[in-house]
Amino acid sequence: MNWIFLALLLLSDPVGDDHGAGLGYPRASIYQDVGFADITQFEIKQQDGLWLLGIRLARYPNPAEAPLGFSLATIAFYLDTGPGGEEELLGAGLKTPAGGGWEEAYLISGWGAEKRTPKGGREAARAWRQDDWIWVQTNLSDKPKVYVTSGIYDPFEPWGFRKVLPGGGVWYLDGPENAPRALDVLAANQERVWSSGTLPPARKQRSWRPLASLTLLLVGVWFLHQSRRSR
Ligand SMILES: [Ca+2]
Repeated sequence: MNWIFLALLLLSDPVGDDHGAGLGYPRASIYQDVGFADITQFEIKQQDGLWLLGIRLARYPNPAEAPLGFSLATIAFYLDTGPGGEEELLGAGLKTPAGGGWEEAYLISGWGAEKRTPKGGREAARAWRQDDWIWVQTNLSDKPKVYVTSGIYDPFEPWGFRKVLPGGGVWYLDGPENAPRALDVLAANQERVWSSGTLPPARKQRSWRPLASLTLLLVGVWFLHQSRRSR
């Protein structure tokens, strides 16, 4: 068994899809910088028996000079570690698929990370920057399912995600008041996430393309063989 393959999961997300359910950015000039909430990669890997979660954003503007080197984005990882759990992704404004509720979440800003529980438990967590990656340490030895979201950081919001209001504002996102506040998520079909409000956990996509190509090739060879025989 290839344990290295099983132990880590590295996923990519398109660049430029950081507009949530069609939200407009706040009008303050700092938010005119592009790509600061744009997820480009996510990785989960095990180190010394515990799982680490990593995320890469397209750009890291840091006008407020936060210690982790970015100050506009907020990142929330919601972890499904067992049966039951909370199905509202508090802050991001999305929900998990039925039965896939989360038991703990990690909220990360440029000023550090906090571990949360659905019932309001909170404790500091260790987060750090390594080149273009932001990492957070969990204390889990079993691999969790992870819901990956980003938004605009607001230190006055209990879950860190900046508010959405119709018409927007200098400090508010523009969209319907009950719209999800997340701007980017990790999902194979993001359109479906924004239209349904449900975010599936991050996972590798099974691709049928190589199999389909092989089938076409074999059919082609067979036809060629048949046509030669019939001459
Ligand atoms: Ca993205």
